[in-house]
Order: sequence, then C-alpha cells, then structure tokens
Amino acid sequence: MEGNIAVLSRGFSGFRRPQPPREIPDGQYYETGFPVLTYGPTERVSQSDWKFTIDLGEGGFKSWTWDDLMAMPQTDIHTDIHCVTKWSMLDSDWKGVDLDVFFEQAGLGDKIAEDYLMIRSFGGYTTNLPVADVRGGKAYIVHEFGGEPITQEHGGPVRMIVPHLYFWKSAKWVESIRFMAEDAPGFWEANGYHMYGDPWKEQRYWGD
Ligand SMILES: Nc1nc2c(c(=O)[nH]1)N[C@H]1C(S)=C(S)[C@@H](COP(=O)(O)O)O[C@H]1N2
Ligand SMILES: [Mo]
Repeated sequence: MEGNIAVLSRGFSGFRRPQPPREIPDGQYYETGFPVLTYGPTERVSQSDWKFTIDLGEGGFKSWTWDDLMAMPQTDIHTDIHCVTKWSMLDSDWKGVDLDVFFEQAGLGDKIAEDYLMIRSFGGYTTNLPVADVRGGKAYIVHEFGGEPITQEHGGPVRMIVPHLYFWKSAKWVESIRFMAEDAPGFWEANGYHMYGDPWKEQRYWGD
C-alpha cells in the first residue's frame, strides 16, 4: 500500500530531475546532457580558417594557427560547467591549452598592464573578463570535449572555457583577445547579464 502512495505522490510532483552527485550552485539543476546555446547562427569555421590573435597594443599582434595550437603543451581539464539558464554539467572533460601559455608565447609573461580583456568570437560574439580570471590555470583554449573534436554547434574547432564563471563567459569559435584598462561589457553583459558572473554568488544579471 505504501508503495502505491509513493507512486501517486511522485505522479503529482511531476518529472523529477536526477540528483547531482554533489552540491551545485543555488538555482542550478543537474543536466546530464550537453545543451547547445548560441545567440544567432552556428559559425562554420574550419581548422585551416581558424586563427587566434592577441592584440599586443601599439599595432602589435601575435597569432596562432591550428597547427601552432596542436604543437603547444596540452592539458586535460576535468571540470563542472554552470550555465546562467540554470543547467549545470558535472565532470566534463576537455583538452586544450592553458591561456597562460599563449601569454608566455606572446612575450606577455607578467607584462600585462591592463586589468581586463575582451574575448571575441568568429561571428562577432564578445565577452569581457578580468585578466586575473584567465591566468593561473583558470581559462583554456580547447579543441576536444569528451575525447572527441568539439562539434561546430559547441564552438568547434576551437572555443574557450572559463569554467569558474557562468558559461556565457566561455566564447565559442574563439578568435581574439584585446586588453582593456577599464572594464567594458561584451554582448550579453550589455544586454543585462552580470559583468563578472560568479555562479556560486548567483551573479546572473545587472544588480545581482
Ligand atoms: N560565439 C559564441 N560563444 C558563446 C555563445 C554564443 O552565442 N556565441 N553563447 C554563450 C552561452 S550563453 C553559453 S551558455 C555557452 C553555451 O555553450 P554550448 O552551446 O556549448 O553549451 O556558450 C557561450 N559562448
Ligand atoms: Mo548561456
């Protein structure tokens, strides 16, 4: 009899999502798939078209091709992802290159004078970040997800991941970085999303 009551009450409460294996930020739910979230069309960038550029200021640039990327030291990243639309994907696996390696190869080492940067994607998407949030193993330029090349809709051939911030900060089809002395909004930040976006503080929108 008890069993029937339990079945009934489950019916009344509707669809139940699986419980996450550990704590996730407030307001998030545990997503076992990998949703696609793109504003506008999927960019079609081939490996040979892909090029990543850091604007060094005063007219200087440093760029990397796909072959350059492949020749750089690779890191396996095991991390959780938190999207502002409330899904959290746990234990995802990525492979790519620590952004610090790009800064070193660009001769920037500890020479970055500005405190902020703007990431730009092929297609024009932008998002702003503090420089401190992409240094010291916090941000990666990645080309594999779950042991496979990143699919086009998820930002392949090459995207960025900044897993400790909401996922809109992780630019798909990543194209370039430019440094900024003052913080300035990227695409979603200009449209109501928080300038920083810490999921553990629920910094979703302006004023959070
Ligand atoms: N270039 C680009 N990067 C982007 C986006 C986008 O629309 N264009 N959407 C962002 C948002 S809001 C999220 S939640 C994640 C989604 O990545 P996914 O589609 O691989 O889940 O990418 C981020 N990076
Ligand atoms: Mo998002």
